Amino acid sequence: MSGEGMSLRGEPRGRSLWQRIVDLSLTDVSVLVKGIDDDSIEELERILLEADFGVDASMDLVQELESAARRGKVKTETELREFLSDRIREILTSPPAVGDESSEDALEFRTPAGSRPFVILVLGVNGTGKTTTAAKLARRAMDAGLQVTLAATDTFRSGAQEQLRIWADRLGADFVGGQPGGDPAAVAFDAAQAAAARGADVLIIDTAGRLHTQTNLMEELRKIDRVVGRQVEGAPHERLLVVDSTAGQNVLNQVQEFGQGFPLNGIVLTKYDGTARGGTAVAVSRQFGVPVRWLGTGESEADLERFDANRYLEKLLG
Ligand SMILES: Nc1nc2c(ncn2[C@@H]2O[C@H](COP(=O)(O)OP(=O)(O)OP(=O)(O)O)[C@@H](O)[C@H]2O)c(=O)[nH]1
Ligand SMILES: [Mg+2]
Repeated sequence: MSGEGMSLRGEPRGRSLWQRIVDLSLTDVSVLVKGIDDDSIEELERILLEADFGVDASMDLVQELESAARRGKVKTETELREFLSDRIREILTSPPAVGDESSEDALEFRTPAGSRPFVILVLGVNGTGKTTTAAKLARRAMDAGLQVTLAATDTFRSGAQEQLRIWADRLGADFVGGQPGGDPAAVAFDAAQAAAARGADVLIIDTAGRLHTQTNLMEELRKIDRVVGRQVEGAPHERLLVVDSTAGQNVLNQVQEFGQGFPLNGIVLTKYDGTARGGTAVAVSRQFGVPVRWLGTGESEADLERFDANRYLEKLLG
C-alpha cells in the first residue's frame, strides 16, 4: 500500500498511516509525563478505523498502546513503530514466508497425500475479482511447473464462461465450462473428471458471485463443493474467499457469511493496489482467524503476491 496520491476522507494527499500516527505526537515529552490524553487516543482509534482495521483490532491496539505508554514502554517513535508492528504481527495469522517463492508455490498446490489434482474452490460475492484471481493462481501454479485445469461454473451470467476461457487460452491452461444455464455442480463434476483424466496437478474452480435464479447461492456453492469432494479425495483442498480490499466493513460481513457456509482456508484480498486503507487484513485476522493468503495488486495475471506479514507491515508502517 503506497498511500501516495490517495485522498482519504479529505485527508491531505500522501500522508501515510504511519505519518498520521506520528502526527499525533504520542511520544512527546508531555505524554511521557502525563500519559496519552483522551483526544489523542480517540484520534488514533479514528485513524485505525478509517484504515479499515475494524472495531475489534482498533480497540485492542489503542488499549494496549495506552497501557504500554503508561508503563513507560513506548517512549520514542521507533518504540512506537515496533510496538504497533509487533502487536499487528501477532494478530495476523498468516504463516511466515520461507525459502524462495517458486519452490513454495509448488508446495502451495500439493495435496497432503501427494495425490492429484489439488482442488481450489474460489468463492466470493460478485465483482470482487474471483475470475481474475483464478487466472492469477493458475499462472503461479504453471510457473511452478504444474499442469492446471480451470473450470467455469458460472453458467448463468453471459460472458462469465468466456472470460475464464480467454484467460485459460492466454495462459495455456486447460478449460472446462458448461452449457448456458446449465447446472453449476455438473460443470464441477465434469471438471474433476477431465482434470483426473488429463493428469492435471491443479484444478481451480471459479464460481458465480450472484445467482440469476431463485436458488440460494450458498446452497449452490455447497453442492459444487460436495460434488468435487466425491470425485477427488479430500477436495476441495482449499476454499479461498476473494474479497475486495476497498470494501471496508462489507469485507467482514462477507467473511462472516461465507465462513458460516464453508471452512475457509484463506482470504484473497484483491484491488490492494487501489487502496490507501490497508487494515483489512488485520481486521479479518482479528475477527475470524482466517489467514490472508494472497494479495491482488492489479488486473494482469502476474499481479498476485503471496501475503507476507513482514512485507505488509513494512508497507503499512512506512
Ligand atoms: N486493480 C485491480 N483490479 C482487479 C484486481 N482483481 C480484479 N480486478 C478487476 O476487478 C474487476 C472484476 O474482476 P472479476 O475477476 O471479473 O471479478 P469476479 O469476482 O469474477 O466477478 P463476477 O464473476 O461478476 O462475480 C475486473 O475489472 C478485474 O480486472 C486487483 O487485484 N486489482
Ligand atoms: Mg467471475
